[in-house]
Amino acid sequence: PQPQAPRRHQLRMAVGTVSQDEMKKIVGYKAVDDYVKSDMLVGLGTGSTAAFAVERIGEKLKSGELSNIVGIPTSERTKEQALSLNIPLVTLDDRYDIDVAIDGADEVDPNLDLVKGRGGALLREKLVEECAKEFVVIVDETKLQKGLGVDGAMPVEVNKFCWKFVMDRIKGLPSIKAVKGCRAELRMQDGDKPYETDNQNYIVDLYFDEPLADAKQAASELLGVTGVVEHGLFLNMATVCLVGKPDGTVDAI
Ligand code: ABF
Repeated sequence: PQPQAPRRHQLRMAVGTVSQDEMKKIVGYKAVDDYVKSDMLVGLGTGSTAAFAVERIGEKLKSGELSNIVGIPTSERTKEQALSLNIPLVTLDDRYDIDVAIDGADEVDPNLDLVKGRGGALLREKLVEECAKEFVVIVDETKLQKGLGVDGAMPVEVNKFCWKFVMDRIKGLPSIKAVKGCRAELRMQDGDKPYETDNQNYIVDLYFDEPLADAKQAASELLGVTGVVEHGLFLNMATVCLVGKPDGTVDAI
């Protein structure tokens, strides 16, 4: 399994009547049942919640409830899972007329703006999800936040070359350094080795003690730094967010 930047308040125990894993499964399956129809080109997300959606597509293809589905995976992990389930795949170089993309998120605010990328797949996720006519976000209710950036890492994918310089420039951006408690860390793997994305880049994880005051401004400033490849703020992209609840029901927001 790929390392995932920690969430400060990760919920590990069962809550209410169903566990967090069950909430993820219920919401992943529902997204497929409600939004995926035969003959669609589907963006396949990454992470433990999205994996349930991929599982459901494989199951429905096998049973014949769905046919002629083609998937575009957002990571090498998802590609492997989809191939193991015999889901036909293409890449964005072949086609980008994606009907629907289904993916998880790390934080969702009341406007459906998102933090993504703690699983390390933010660049491919953003490319696929920007191409999709509908982007269905699937989360359990622990991901709902009043503001972005306060419940764990806000990831930024950076070019390996001169990453320290790039990280210092990120820390100095007006919209980043103004946030209380702002700090930046290079994501590591196995203790002492920098984590590498599927695109052979590094990830700088930003942490804050309060939510970003202006996520749109932060997104724009981050992209202005040479060496920043992409950031984990997914603003104004989600069509709908399906939220798994502890009582086993799903809310659509
Ligand atoms: C992907 O997986 C990411 O953008 C996000 O970082 C992560 C969420 O994972 P999980 O569903 O395992 O919490 O969706």
